[in-house]
Amino acid sequence: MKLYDGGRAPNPRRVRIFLAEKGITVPLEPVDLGALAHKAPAYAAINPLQRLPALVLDDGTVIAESIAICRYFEATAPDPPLFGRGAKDTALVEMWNRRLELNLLLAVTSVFRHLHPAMQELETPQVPAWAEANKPRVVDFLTFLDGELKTRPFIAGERYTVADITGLVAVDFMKPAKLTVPDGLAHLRRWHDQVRTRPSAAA
Ligand SMILES: N[C@@H](CCC(=O)N[C@@H](CS)C(=O)NCC(=O)O)C(=O)O
Repeated sequence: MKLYDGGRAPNPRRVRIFLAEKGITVPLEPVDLGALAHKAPAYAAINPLQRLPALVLDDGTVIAESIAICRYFEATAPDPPLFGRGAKDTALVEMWNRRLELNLLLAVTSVFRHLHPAMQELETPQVPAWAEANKPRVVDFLTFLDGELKTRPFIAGERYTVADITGLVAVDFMKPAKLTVPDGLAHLRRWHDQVRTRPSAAA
């Protein structure tokens, strides 16, 4: 088994944090996004969509998409449960993870991809107006999330889940996207301090 990894990029980091929370070690194969190594024939043969991460199983099966990779490990190593347990809990984790992906991670990465000079070759065309349109969405969603975190320690409830991983990676990626968490939002900051200081956050 081998995990094709993309270093500091947010989606590969989601999977590394997930594995660290599970206590699973998988051999990593670094692919240099900055050098466009993910577009070279060797990696394009593994994932024709040329995106990272991708997991290659011992039988040669390729699993791309961060959450699909995480689900593979959730099924092979159920403890600790990071996608919830039971019908209601699992649905709520799914709901929150999806909300975090669509409303926060996508908005933050859109700002980065459409404004940052380093993304000129990967995001063509860069549409700066789209980046600007996403900036208030980030603020609005963080404000909403702050209100939610008033009532519980973690995004989907009492326990740390994959939704917290998506949230952590999205908030941390605000820095390279040159975005800041608005003042106030004490509940969001308390949550962020808690998840960013877990040992897995260093993965
Ligand atoms: N939906 C995919 C997205 C993967 C993705 O976009 N990965 C980025 C790094 S965070 C990438 O490979 N970008 C390369 C490019 O834009 O050419 C997932 O969840 O894994």
